[in-house]
Amino acid sequence: MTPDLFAEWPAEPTTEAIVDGAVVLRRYALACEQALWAGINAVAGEAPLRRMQTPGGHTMSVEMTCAGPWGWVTDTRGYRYQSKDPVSGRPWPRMPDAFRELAQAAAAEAGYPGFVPDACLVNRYQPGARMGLHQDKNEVDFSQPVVSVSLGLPAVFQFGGLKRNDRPVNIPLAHGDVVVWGGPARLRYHGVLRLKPGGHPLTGDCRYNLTFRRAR
Ligand code: MD3
Ligand code: FE
Repeated sequence: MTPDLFAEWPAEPTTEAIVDGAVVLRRYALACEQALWAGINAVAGEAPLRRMQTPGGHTMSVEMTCAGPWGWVTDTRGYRYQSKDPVSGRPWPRMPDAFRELAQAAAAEAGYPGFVPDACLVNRYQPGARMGLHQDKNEVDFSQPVVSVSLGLPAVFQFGGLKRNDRPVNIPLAHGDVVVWGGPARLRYHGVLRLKPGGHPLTGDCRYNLTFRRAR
């Protein structure tokens, strides 16, 4: 990590195990919120946020774009990672340094030193947007964690079990919260409840979530 950029970080951030394998670093991303916001706008300027189609033919309510060598996409042909933005036909924008440094530092804090994400999915939730319960399993190595960063309006995150029908627990995620999902948490079902309207000084009327993955 860049010492100057992250100089204001507390030496020992507080970590809290929310469920087995998942560690939440509350407000961990606050110190670099401006760099993250600049990164989001740079990425979305090059590869605009869009609502993708599910294989079942529905349009997702969450708007998405990607950064880094691999981007996650869905369309009527299925879910997958690909190196090019299907809208432009060009490679995804590069992953901003502040993104990678934050994800790496958070993963190390949670016990995953050497995490090098090759995919960052940028999700934007406007009021009413939600994400149904799903597993993230398009990546090749499930021993690699996923790091998620919440910015803007708060949301209720649902964390289920390894089976879709396992009753989920609700976890509030607020601006700046970073969660590292590894080990036994990695393949659990999860989702986000419908976003309530509101306003936030950094992001306006929406919530952003960055998820960092090792796709390949
Ligand atoms: C647990 N995003 O993009 S972040 C997703 O808030 C996704 O936008 C949600 O689920 C969001 O796939 C949730 C928390 C999260 C992300 C990935 C996970 C939790 C996870 C992967 C495995 C286990
Ligand atoms: Fe997910």
